[in-house]
Amino acid sequence: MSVRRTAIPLLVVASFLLAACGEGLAYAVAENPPPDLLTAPTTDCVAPSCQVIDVTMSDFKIVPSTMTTSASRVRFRITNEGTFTHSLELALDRDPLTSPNIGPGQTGHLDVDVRPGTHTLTCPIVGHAVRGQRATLEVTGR
Ligand SMILES: [Cu+2]
Repeated sequence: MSVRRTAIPLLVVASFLLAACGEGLAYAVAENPPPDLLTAPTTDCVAPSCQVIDVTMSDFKIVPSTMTTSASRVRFRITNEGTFTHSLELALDRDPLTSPNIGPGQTGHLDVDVRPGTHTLTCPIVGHAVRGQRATLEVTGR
């Protein structure tokens, strides 16, 4: 059998597979990277300048979905109740601030300096935010 004759059926199969997945291409993969080694914070987070916000991550949600603070510094205390590895990323200006990768059952932290405004929180692991793993942080004026 010539190469040309086997290549055509393969192309047909490949295009059927692509068509079947076409609608959900953005949903194709939810990655599950290995968790990082987590360490406890070495500084205190004391009100009113710093506020601890407890966040629960699951497959694929961030709870609460809206958080509010008037502090200038926030410590997210992030518990992963899902079965995938999760992480928390705050989109602040151009540089996103990202927690370590937190494995199922683990708790990690993310400390951020914030300014007034509405900021987006997502899980930066590929395929998670697109499945709904996002939240909002409202920082009120002081
Ligand atoms: Cu995630």
